[in-house]
Amino acid sequence: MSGAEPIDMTTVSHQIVQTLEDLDVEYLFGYPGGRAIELLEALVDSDIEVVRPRDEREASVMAEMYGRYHQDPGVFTGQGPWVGSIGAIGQMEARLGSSPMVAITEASERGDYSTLAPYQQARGDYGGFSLPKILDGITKEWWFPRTPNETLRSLQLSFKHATAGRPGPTAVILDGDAVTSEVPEDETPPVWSPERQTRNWQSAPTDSDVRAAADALSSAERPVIVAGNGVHSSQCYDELQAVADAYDAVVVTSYLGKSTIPETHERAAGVIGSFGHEGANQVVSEADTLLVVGCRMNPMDTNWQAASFIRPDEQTIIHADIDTRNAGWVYPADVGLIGDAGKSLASLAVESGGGTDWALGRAAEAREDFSVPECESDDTPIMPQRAVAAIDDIVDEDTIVTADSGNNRFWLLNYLQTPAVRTYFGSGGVGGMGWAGPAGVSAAITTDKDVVAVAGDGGFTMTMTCVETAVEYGVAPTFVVLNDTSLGMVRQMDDSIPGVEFHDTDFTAVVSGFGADAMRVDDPADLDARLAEAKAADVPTVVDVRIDREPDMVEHLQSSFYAEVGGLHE
Ligand SMILES: Cc1ncc(C[n+]2csc(CCOP(=O)(O)OP(=O)(O)O)c2C)c(N)n1
Ligand SMILES: [Mg+2]
Repeated sequence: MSGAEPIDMTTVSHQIVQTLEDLDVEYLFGYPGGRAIELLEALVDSDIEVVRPRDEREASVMAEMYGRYHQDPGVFTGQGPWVGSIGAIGQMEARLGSSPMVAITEASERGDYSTLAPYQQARGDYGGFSLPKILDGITKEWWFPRTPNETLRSLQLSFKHATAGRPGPTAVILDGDAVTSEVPEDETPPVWSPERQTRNWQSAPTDSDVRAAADALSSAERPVIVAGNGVHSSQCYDELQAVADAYDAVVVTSYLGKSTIPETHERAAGVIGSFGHEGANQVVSEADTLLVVGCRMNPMDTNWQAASFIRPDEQTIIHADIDTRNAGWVYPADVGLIGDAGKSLASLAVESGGGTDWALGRAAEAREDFSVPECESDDTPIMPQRAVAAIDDIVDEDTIVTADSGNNRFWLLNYLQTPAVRTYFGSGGVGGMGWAGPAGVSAAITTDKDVVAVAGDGGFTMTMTCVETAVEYGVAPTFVVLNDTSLGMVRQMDDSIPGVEFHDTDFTAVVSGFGADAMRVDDPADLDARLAEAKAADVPTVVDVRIDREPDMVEHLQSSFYAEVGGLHE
């Protein structure tokens, strides 16, 4: 166990590290415990950087954000009981939000004691609990190998499955003994090289489906493209713009698809959905042909299927998705384009036609929704819209914004107009609070971009230890807390609900203790300068913006379509 002993490269743990290196893994987000300790030990001499945040939840979110941004599996490791509990949060977001991610964990087995009143054990036998069942409920696929070769093969397959088709989280549960045992040579069946075993191939729609879609688009008068998270997955931003140009279409996005097109682009019309942009929603309802790309169309996207929003009986719907089960899932589709979003869009962009000069004017009109008079307000307390307008001012093409859950997310999605693709990522698969901070730290560590992580005071508090991780790893994201001293979104539903109020926490004092810079802003006159200062700082800086808690988010932001159906809790 001591670092002074010679390294035995033939053990499973070292071969796991070798596999990760062969697959060009750059970062491993993890926390020690159980047999994950042996894995971390084997990483001592590796170039793979271990990022060890303050708990497994943060590690899981960091790995998820890595996968979402880079579209290579984010690697997460830790001891089974914690990977299956607090570490489930990032894996759930990866599952619903389609982020490639691999968890390498273990079941805390105790050898011969495993069947005798076990401690921590997660194998699933009597007396312990079942990590396989937990992970079966969350991951896309999981493996529980028993031998050295099974372990290496399972690890390879976990990488293959994480990126095959619709991306998602996978897991390997290491067997206690296998981690330290020798890998036998020349076994049958063999373990192939990681590069070869993890290879995936792209899929593309059939010629006849492409033909039908191109015909529909070129005869459309008001074509609208709904770009979802699948465009981020496929990173087919150029292809998206090419198709929009080819058919003279407007482009709107889903929430997870925000920043799949620069929202300053002449064809961009904003984000659809219950608390999205009214103009974007209107454009979708005015369309005669909709091309939905890489978007599941969840209830928030569809305004809870308000009858006057998307109307499959009147509109032609082309649905491009990597998974045939998802095309035509929520609304019956006229044409399905099954395959990689980039391939589908590229094959459509070969043709052109349609449009009646409706698109550009209509998109320009819709983009006016990125600002409202409150964005300029000098009122104290600071209006939430004003706070977001100030954030918008510090965001440029080289800035990644991460967004949390709650009212803050909806203010942000409306008044932050992303200037470039791949600059906005929000918690929105499962939509957990406490996501933006660790996701922002992950982006700061693994990219050369500036990062602004925006959360409410509730969400920020959940994972604020990530500020310390940023200090430790020498990165300098800006954390903006839109602070209404409450769980604003829930309080505004009903302020008599117990537990929605927070006492006034001094976040500047808390994070100063971590070694970060911090400032509190109460006066709108200070806002722009303070945010600019924070962004320019070379240490992590938390800006605690005290916002007016009165403006009712739903009243201000709900779309007319959502108003029609009333919706449920978000
Ligand atoms: C981990 C988690 N717990 C609970 C929820 C349900 N929820 C969604 S928003 C919200 C309130 C968020 O409060 P805060 O972070 O302060 O943001 P605000 O709404 O005040 O902007 C709650 C409790 C959630 N999405 N995630
Ligand atoms: Mg709040």
